[in-house]
Amino acid sequence: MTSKSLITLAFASALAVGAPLAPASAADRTPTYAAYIVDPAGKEVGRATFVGIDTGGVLVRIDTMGLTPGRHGMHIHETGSCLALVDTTGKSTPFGAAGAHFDPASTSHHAGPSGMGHAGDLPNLTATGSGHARTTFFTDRLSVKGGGNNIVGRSIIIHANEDNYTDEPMNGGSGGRVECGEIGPLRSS
Ligand SMILES: [Cu+2]
Repeated sequence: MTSKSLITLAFASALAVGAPLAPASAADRTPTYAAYIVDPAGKEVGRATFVGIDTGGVLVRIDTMGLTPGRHGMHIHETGSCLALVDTTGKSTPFGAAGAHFDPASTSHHAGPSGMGHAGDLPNLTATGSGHARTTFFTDRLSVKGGGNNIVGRSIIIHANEDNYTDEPMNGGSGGRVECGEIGPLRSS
């Protein structure tokens, strides 16, 4: 046996010993839920992933495109649908089927990510000059592991304008809905 084949053999056995441990430790850091973010035409433009933390809360990662440069209000809305809502006069609201801001504590207040309002009020998302936005943050007000604050089956909405984190004007002045993703299982590929 040459020294080269000995090294190859040692490497192969090390892999075999290490292999059973790899899937379990990788799974701990794998996002379990995702929202595939679409524009009003239904084109997929980005993705949010949600990792449930064992001690409570959710780590949220967002990467999306197609926004106007600058800050955009972003919230969890209560219904997991990105369909448009058409009123009796025929007026269509993009992503209107997502409903109101997720407010499990029934506060009826819009107060931003650290205020005493809707649990679904998230930090503003900032887009670059080319319309790309990417951020990661933790929130202890939401869950993907059940309970009253569970956001699985709800939706994430990105709005046209910056959110001032107050009720005046309504919903912090964040305006129309420009991107939406339904929160569900992460796709396998
Ligand atoms: Cu909103």
